[in-house]
Amino acid sequence: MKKLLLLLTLGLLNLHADDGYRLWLRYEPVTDSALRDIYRAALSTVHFQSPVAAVNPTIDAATHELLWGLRELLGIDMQLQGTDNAATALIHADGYRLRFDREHGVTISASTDLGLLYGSFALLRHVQLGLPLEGLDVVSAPKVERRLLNHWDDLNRHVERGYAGFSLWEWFYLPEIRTPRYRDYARACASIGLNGTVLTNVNADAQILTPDYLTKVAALAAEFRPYGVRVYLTARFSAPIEIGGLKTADPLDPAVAAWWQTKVAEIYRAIPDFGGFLVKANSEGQPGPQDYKRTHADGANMLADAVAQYNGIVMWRAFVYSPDNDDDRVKQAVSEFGPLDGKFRQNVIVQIKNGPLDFMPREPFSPLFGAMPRTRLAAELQITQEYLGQSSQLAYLAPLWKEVLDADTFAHGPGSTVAHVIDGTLRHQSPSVIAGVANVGTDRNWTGHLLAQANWYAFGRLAWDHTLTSEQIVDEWTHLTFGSDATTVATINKLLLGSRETVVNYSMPLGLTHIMAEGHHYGPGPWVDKLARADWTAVYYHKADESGIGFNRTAAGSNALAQYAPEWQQLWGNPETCPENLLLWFHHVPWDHKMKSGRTLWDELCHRYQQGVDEVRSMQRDWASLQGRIDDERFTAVAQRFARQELDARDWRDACLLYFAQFAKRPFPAGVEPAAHPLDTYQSIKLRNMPGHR
Ligand code: GCW
Repeated sequence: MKKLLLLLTLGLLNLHADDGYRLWLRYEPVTDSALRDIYRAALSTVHFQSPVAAVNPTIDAATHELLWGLRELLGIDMQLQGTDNAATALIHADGYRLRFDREHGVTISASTDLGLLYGSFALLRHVQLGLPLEGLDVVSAPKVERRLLNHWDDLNRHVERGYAGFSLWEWFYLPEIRTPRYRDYARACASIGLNGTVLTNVNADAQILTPDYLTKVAALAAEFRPYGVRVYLTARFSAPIEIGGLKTADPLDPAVAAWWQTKVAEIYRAIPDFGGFLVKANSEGQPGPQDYKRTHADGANMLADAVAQYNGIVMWRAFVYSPDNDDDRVKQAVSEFGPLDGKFRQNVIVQIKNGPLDFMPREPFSPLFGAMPRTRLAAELQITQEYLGQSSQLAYLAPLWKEVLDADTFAHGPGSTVAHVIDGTLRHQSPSVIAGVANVGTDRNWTGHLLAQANWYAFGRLAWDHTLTSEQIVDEWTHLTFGSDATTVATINKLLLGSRETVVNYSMPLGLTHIMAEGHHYGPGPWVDKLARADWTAVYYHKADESGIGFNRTAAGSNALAQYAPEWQQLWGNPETCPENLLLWFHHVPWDHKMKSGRTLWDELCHRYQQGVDEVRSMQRDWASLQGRIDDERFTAVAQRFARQELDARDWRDACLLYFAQFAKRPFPAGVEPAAHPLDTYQSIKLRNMPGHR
């Protein structure tokens, strides 16, 4: 009887195969008949209220989305009624108001066409979440003006640090052949409020700026335009030489500036709403103004002047660390950019990675967010999981991003959080920018790991509104992606919310960073000690020896700590008050140091690695409990990845603990499983043909 009941319940769930292509825009029929009837009655007519009079491609896109979505969800053909209402001009930027009242039904008001599109997606989300219409009245506007994906896509369709197939952009076939996937990409972006995309890798190729390629870029821009997704390109600083025939790319040479101006004019003729340039200069071998003894500001300003008359912007990356500077790598961005504060044009935004090192599973926020109060600053987050298991492991990244966005820089007194630095509210700075390095590719489900779709979703939602919590976002995403079965939703929410900390535990706990093996950023290699640069090795970062482990960044060490506000210096500067999750980032700590758990540091380290493995196993079990509750296709795809993650987690634990034990000279404490192989087995592993790696 019990079994029969279970089968009956499961029969009500939607279990047909799903390959994940539809992302969070599945529009599965509402099955609760009472709710469906209420929705049907209320949504047979939807009102668009806006001063935007004429029908245009964006309004068409909104209309089409609503018609189609409500037909799928409710089986009705919605009627749309437009009313012109200037009062909606009060709704900020591309925001919207979504409200219901008994007399008029649902009204979406906005002062722009894009606002209507965002409002339409919000309505569809509301219905998919099964939320009540009674009392619905929300006003929502983006907190950051330019919400961009950064694609690290090469022109041959290789994606640097991309783990979900090839680049979506079919350069060879453009402009004539345009896959419907372009539209679907733009729809997905718009549905979460993203309004721009940098199409090309920051390790840039000047070819993209040649006339042939610009025609191709224009074709993509045309595909995305109805959805409000503007295109941007990366500018290779040496382009005037490489494709322009000049002898120099010196930003202060008038011929160079003139070349860029002509090039920019050509770009805007082809793409009138072109957004601007993203530049990686004098970083990891990329050309830049310093090649001519000029500063980053000289380089950025020259490009900024070229795009200014078109309202274009230049996003100038601060990810720099010089081969000639042997100061602690994490200090170098502040030393180089700090003195340039106030020297950049109004349309230059200095784009800063969330942490001072490089997208590690955990690092403190970049001190540069607090060091340039007179400069527009953008945050660059990484959606693709370069250092967090790529697309074989689960790491829901909203908690990581929130940690950074909510961190207080104290730059303008308490409350100067990174979020407020970048959204421009502290000093009324515009334009404001947030960027996320994309995790999408040609894989059928877009992101390789199906659950990594949540990271694309979360980035968009946070870019729109950084006050949303990780919990709110995950709950939305899970409902939209897996339906409303309460057990399924609760299980997946829990899996996702804990997953980033799990990766931290089994790979780089307690503030350890950058201990990957040589040649890739996937598996463990704490022994790596000889590479072209010291600050690419693992030993540079963990500094394990017989006395302890960790990087001393206090005044007695590299003093990177001094780049932070006194409040942070006080907290982080003392190993007793420093949060343990950053302990080894700031301190070299003796193996016998007493931790909050009462364990010694060595025992705690062992315990964290083991805990990471245990947590993966528990995620695996939780996922297994969903069999039959979700379709087999998605169930199996994710189950396979959890199996791989369990294996990888054990490798991380065993390799790191065996290696560190050589210095700690202590046994594994009780509860830590013995390693499967001797250390040299792990040291001899050479992973080859890694995706996303040249
Ligand atoms: O994280 C490192 C990556 C490089 C990347 C670089 C950067 C695009 O390993 O692949 O290059 O950062 O952000 O510029």
